[in-house]
Amino acid sequence: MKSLPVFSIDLFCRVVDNFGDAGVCWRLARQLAGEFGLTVRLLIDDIAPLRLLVPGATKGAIVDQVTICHWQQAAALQPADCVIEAFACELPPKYVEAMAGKPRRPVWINLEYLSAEAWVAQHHLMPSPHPRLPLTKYFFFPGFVEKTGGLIREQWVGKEPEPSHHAGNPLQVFVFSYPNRALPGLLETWRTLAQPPHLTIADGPAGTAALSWRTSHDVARSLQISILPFCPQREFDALLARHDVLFVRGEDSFIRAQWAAKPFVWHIYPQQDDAHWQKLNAFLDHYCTGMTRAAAGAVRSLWTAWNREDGSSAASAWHAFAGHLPEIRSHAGEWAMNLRKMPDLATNLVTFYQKTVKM
Ligand code: TRH
Repeated sequence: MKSLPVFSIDLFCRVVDNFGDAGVCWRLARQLAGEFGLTVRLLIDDIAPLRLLVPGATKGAIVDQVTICHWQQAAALQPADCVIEAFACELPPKYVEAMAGKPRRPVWINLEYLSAEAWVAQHHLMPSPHPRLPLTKYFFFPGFVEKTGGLIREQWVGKEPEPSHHAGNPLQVFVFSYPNRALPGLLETWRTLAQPPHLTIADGPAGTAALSWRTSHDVARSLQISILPFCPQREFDALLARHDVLFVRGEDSFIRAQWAAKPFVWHIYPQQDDAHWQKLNAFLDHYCTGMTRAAAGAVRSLWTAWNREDGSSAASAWHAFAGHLPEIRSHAGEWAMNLRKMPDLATNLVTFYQKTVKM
């Protein structure tokens, strides 16, 4: 536990869809309370998705030293010393008025979505004065480089023994994705391999698609597929560590795959105006630095085919990806090691708070 004067944090989370809003906010709240000893309330507008991540999560419960509140309770609360508005979720107006009424105005942080795009570093910690009230909101951008807010990383990350893949054993592949039309093409390819991988598919769209594919193909013998029910978030990293190749999505599992230091494929959260392609390629530009051209090409081809949902391209890209696995695996280890040299996001938040209140 880091020793510092205790201050209180209210972390606001609005669930847009899926699990990542709750997933990121819960992980951050848990770390700020557990590792920094801060008084943390998570105010969330839909507790149901949180309950999947955190069994026992109910309104008023204290889990892992985090007090879980429903969004509607905010208006009656005395604002905390530090207010984190996750993903520009727009705080309840009465709560903002109460913030302005505090003798010592809270430090107000807007925690943005993660992106590897270059502009992020220039916008990190930009102030935005409230149009009417004596309050300033600061934009806090997570990121992969020093001049950003960094990534959520608990103290134990990187301290686990690295379970390595034993050559000759079937490759253990984990899949957690959005609905993806490329999946049947990959399943078909995996089925025809001399040594097919063992697949663990997280229950959800990919799991359903894999099951329907399996019923229409007599693959019981050649392709082992297990569909995994949703596990509590605290078990998710151990789940990733048990696999050799990780198909992940969104934001939190995307980061966890990097801490797992495994070869991985990212299904980015699709956005209307195709803005996600810029984010995907910005990350790949970072991530592939230091790889041989051939290995980088194999990673880019598989990621692109997977995000295009193009089954035949994904099938051929898989062969190249698998052919470069030893290099991709050692690169994943170096990537994680270099990322761990940066201060983590919670530390950067606390440091920013201390500087802003001149602690
Ligand atoms: O569920 P997601 O697609 O969430 C997305 C992203 O966060 C995206 O950035 C956001 O814009 C969108 O929501 C609204 O993917 P993500 O971010 O990986 O969150 C999933 C969470 O669920 C993560 O914390 C890992 C956790 N998880 C478990 O705890 N157990 C499980 O069994 C599985 C499959 C996931």
